[in-house]
Amino acid sequence: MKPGRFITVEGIEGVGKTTNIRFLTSAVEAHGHTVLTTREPGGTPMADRIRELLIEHGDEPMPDIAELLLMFASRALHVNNVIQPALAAGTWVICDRFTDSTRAYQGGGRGFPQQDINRLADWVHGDLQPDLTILLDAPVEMGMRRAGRRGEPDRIEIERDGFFDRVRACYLQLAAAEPDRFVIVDASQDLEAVRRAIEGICAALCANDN
Ligand code: Z5A
Repeated sequence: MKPGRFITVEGIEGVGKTTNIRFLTSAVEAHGHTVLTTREPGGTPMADRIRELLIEHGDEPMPDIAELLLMFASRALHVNNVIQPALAAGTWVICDRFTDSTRAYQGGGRGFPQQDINRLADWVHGDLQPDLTILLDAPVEMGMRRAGRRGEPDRIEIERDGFFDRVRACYLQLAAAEPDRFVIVDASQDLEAVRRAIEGICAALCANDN
């Protein structure tokens, strides 16, 4: 059985990850592949409970180190219980956020050294890396404006003082450092243009896979 491909979609909030994953899923399915779409943090029943802890406004403070380790605890459940079994069964997995989110938010945003994050990543999913990462990139104010239409911000969305600028800058650095894995899509374009870009990326990936 040929293993499935692992595609991740990244970017700051409101850039259109959820919206464009729908286009991407349809495009990959149209090439004849079975697709599992999933997201982080979360993706399994127990990991979804960790997600709630991470994004809700709780009574107890969340130290940055606890946030970092909970991201990886959620990921360990997700990788072992969902992602790896699906890939092994030949299913393509499209994941809304993965370890690049940790590099960007906990690394770029909170200031944890990338080498510490990469050590945890090696430990949790050393042999599993995305085949392709689509970075949807748009100015922070645009993402905020789009996300703001949805209601009350969660615990991470309320960050200020340049947090999301650092997250975006870190994403762009990660993409520059790994040009073979990352494709950057200009998410400030209208939805139709973004969809066409996603379909082009998908066509190239599927052509290479035959
Ligand atoms: N987090 C972390 O810190 N570390 C980690 O390791 C991981 C995550 C894995 C939850 O993520 C939080 O966890 C997140 C990062 C952190 N916190 N923040 N901030 P999430 O993925 O669940 O939350 P999110 O990034 O905030 O997702 P989102 O706000 O749902 O954004 P989105 O999926 O990118 O956007 P969307 O829902 O597809 O689109 C938003 C709106 O814009 C919607 O009305 C669309 O119709 C509209 N839209 C989208 N694209 C366009 C274009 N091109 N034109 C016009 N309108 C558009």
